[in-house]
Amino acid sequence: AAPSVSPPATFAGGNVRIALVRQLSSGDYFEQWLSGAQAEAKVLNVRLEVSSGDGNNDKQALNLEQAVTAKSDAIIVDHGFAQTVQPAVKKAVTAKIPLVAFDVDPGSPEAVTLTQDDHQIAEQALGALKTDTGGSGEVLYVYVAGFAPLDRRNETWEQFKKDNPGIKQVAQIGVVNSSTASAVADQAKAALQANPGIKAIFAPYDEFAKGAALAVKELGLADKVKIYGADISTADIGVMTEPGSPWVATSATDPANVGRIAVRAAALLVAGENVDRALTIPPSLITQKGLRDAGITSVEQLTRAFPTLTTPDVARVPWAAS
Ligand code: SR1
Repeated sequence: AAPSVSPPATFAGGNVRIALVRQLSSGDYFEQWLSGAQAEAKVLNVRLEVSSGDGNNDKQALNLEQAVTAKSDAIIVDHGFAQTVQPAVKKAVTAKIPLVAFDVDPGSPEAVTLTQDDHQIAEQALGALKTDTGGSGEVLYVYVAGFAPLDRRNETWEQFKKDNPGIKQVAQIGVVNSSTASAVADQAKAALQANPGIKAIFAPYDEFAKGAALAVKELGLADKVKIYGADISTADIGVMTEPGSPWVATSATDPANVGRIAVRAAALLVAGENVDRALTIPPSLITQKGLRDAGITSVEQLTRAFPTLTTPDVARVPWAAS
C-alpha cells in the first residue's frame, strides 16, 4: 500500500543514524536477521551502523557505550547478557537516545523490548515431540544458560517435563560460539553413545539442531532418534528435507522479518511516534513432512506458504510503503 503520510523532515537527507549493537553475528539466524534489518534501513532511508561483539560480552558493552558517545539517533541492542548490557543501556536512556532491545532484558522501562514468542516456540516444538513419542522416552536436551531466548524456552521445557513424567531428560549438552553446530555435534555424539535409549533431541536453536542432526546421521541413528528444533533458514530447510533427515520439526519466525521490525521500531522512536513497549512476534510450527509435501526449498517459499511469518502491522511506519 502507498504511504499514508510524508516522512518526517529528519529522514529526508538520509542522515538518521541507527546503531545496531550485536552480541553475535555468525550463523544463519543472525545473518538473515541482519539482512532484514539492512533492507528495512534502505526502505526508510536511515544509516544502520552495525557492530558485533562476536560473542564477547565486554566488547558488545563497549560498542554500546560508543554508540551512546557517538550520539546515535537510536540504538538497537541485539542479544547480550543483562549484566553487561544494562549499565550502557542506562547511559543511553540518560542521553535520551531511544533504544530497542531484541532478545535481551534492557533493565530500563524506557526501552522497547522485541522478542519472538519463545515460550510458544518451545511449546510448538515440544508438542510435536510429544505427539511423535507418545509422551514417553529418553530425551537429550541442548541448552546454554544466559541467553534470554534460550532461558525462556528452558522455562517451557522445565514445565513440560513436570507435565509429562514419561519424558526423561537423560543428558544435557550445549555450547554457543562461532562454530556452534560442529561443537554441538561432537557433544551430541558422545551423549548419544553414552545413552543408547535416547529417542528424541530437543534442540531449540537451529545451530543446535544442525549439530544434533550431524551427530545422529554420523552414528547411523536417523531411524531411531528424532530432532525438534527452533528457527529456520534456507540451509535449515535443506537439512530438514534431505533424505533420512532426523530433524522433523522446528518452530520459527522469519528472522529477516524480526530484523525489519527492530529497525522500524527504532525509526518510529526517532520520529517521536508511539511504539508498544513490548513487541512479541509469534512463531509457526514447521514440519519436515509439511516442507516435503509442499516442495518448499527456501525461506522465500516458506513465507509465501505461511503468510503469518510476515508481520507488516507490527511497528508499522506510516510514511513507508508496505
Ligand atoms: C544464542 S541465542 C539463539 C537464539 O536467538 C534467537 O532468538 C534465535 O531464535 C536463536 O534460536
